Amino acid sequence: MTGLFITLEGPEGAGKSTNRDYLAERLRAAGIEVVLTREPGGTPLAERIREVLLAPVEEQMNPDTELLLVFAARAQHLAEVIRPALARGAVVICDRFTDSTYAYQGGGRGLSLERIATLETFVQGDLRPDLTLVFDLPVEVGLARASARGRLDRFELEGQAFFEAVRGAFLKRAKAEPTRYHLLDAAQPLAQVQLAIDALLPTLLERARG
Ligand code: Z5A
Repeated sequence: MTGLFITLEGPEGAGKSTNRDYLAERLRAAGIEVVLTREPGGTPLAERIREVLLAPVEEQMNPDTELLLVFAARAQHLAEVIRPALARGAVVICDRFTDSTYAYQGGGRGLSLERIATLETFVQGDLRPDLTLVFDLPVEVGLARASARGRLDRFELEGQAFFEAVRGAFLKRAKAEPTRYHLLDAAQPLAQVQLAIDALLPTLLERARG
């Protein structure tokens, strides 16, 4: 038996964490085993790499260093959490995954997409998410939501052009593969976003039950 791998993607403040919890609750209420996790992070060691990635520091992080750290954390996360959960038939809901690498390191930092694809295959083999929900919203709306929380992380300190490139990369990927990606309008009130998630539930339950 193999489980179902769902990832939640989108720019900052899009509501991924809020809706990750909502989706997990709905699936659990239907008796499905759900493993909730996030990237970068998801294991003690990967969370330590996350701290390095997010902490604002004086020394400028080289974009290749950033890319390799993201994939180092992912290798650990896959080995310790994601692959074992999928192998026992659970639904894994992951707040960000490799689409974020294409969006932030590819779109935002301008790194080669071919290089990212090479690392993706090296670390993941042929494992890809079964479904990716992309929470899309205008950059300024997301940043306002993120800023309202207080201290900004190393990524949130970037400028508007960086975030426009990130958003554009998510949208491009979603458009290129409409069977895997499901685009949600995250600028709507939360209740509306959750109605859109509810509409996906029958299909998700069917897929989760094999
Ligand atoms: N990163 C990377 O560069 N490369 C990679 O490969 C990966 C990650 C995997 C950490 O991610 C950083 O890592 C990320 C990219 C980089 N960049 N940053 N920063 P993160 O997921 O921890 O950080 P985040 O995206 O900034 O999380 P976030 O700001 O918490 O966003 P969110 O999870 O999408 O939103 P939320 O916490 O659910 O909601 C934010 C607030 O908005 C909260 O107060 C909610 O109550 C509110 N909210 C949510 N939905 C709504 C609606 N619909 N209306 C009104 N208010 C709402």
